[in-house]
Amino acid sequence: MKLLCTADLHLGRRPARLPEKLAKKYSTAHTWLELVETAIQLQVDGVLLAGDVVDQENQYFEAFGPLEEGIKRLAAAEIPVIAVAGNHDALVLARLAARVNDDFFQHLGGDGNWENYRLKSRNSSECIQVVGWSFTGEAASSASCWGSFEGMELDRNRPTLGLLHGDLQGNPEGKYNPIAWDQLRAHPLDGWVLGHIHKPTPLTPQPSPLVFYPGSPQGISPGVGEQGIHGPVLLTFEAATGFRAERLPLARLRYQPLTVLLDDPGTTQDAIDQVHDAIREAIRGWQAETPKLELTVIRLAVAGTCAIPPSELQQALEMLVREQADSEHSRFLIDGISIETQPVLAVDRLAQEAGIIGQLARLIQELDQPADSSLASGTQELLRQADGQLLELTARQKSFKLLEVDSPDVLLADISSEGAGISKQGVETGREGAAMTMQRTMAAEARRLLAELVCQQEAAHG
Ligand SMILES: [Mn+2]
Repeated sequence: MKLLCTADLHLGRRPARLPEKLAKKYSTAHTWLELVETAIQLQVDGVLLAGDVVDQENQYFEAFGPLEEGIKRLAAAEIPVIAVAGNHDALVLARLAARVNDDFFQHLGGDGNWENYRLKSRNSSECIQVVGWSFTGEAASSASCWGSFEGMELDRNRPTLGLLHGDLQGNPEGKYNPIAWDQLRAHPLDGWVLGHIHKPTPLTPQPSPLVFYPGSPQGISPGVGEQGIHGPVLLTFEAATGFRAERLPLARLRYQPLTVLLDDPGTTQDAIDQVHDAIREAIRGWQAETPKLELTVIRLAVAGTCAIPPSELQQALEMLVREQADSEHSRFLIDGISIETQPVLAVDRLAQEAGIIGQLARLIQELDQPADSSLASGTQELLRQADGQLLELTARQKSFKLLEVDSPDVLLADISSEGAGISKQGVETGREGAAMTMQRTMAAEARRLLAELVCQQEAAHG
């Protein structure tokens, strides 16, 4: 038995940072209709939608039209669609349910009560249950979600999937159906397909229990959750092996950050060539992960060593950005540039000089040493002050309690996006790391300052 799962399409929302023409070409409506074609080609037994299929209730023509068209194409191919509503599409799904053939469209739990649907395989005798609950408005509490679960008739001997929109591990006071792991444990099913979080849950290795966010099938902005690999999830069921999930990396548009390390380019043209080569190489790697990739929106950071002043480098790279934006066949667009290069400086020679230049150069020499070597007390004090400020910043970050998390995949996905300490020990290790980062950050700042001073001195001496 094969099921295609997706969520958070946000039909009607334009992919951000694209010129008008490209925003149309890579619209969420196209993504949806391609997903429909994939479902038909694969001859799946059902399509599962975990909510927020439509972005706003009022975008009737942009969102409702393509959604209805896709559902009708699937119905013509006799593929049922099983959907629950999220915080964006409660009314739209209800309206859709009233308009299309209800043999092939199931809006589960549309009245706010859990509902059970039996899905039969077209090619075998297999039959599973899909249970689901829907938002009935723009917000929902955890209590409103679980209250009706026990009242639902459930065949305990049949393989069962849960289809639900909500915020797993979210703030318990949040208004988008916060879901705790305990609640999933208390309602044990064979798998949970969730909607709301756009960042796809990594599926290798397979999460256990099988709980995953398919994520949005294509990124729609440069945000962390929208970056990287996106696509629907193909869920297969066999009586012997149970459910197995596999991501189909179908997205043609990708949002991606990229840091390019310059290697002391002699001229701005050399620098542009180095950046261009690095982008081309990165695209080859992304293409291997997402074979249908046509366009990547890159948030670019340029680091490494470079004698060219950052402002000049910025100007040169902005030319490259404009050229790309004008080219119809470009495989990438640059959405923002940050210059983080370090000047090439003869620090050892400058350290011999008297005055502020010599002092700064000697500070850099000291900061360049490994973190465990002893620093002068003044330097230690400098780092302590800077580290204190950093600590204040990190204290405001979300921190995870290891014991509350069951699935390492969810934990890793969260940590990679939020970058927080895990346990007391983890936090301590993180702090050591932060101190080293601080030493490097200070060294980089001191280098920038030294380069500026050397530049002024050279100008003064004609
Ligand atoms: Mn949502």
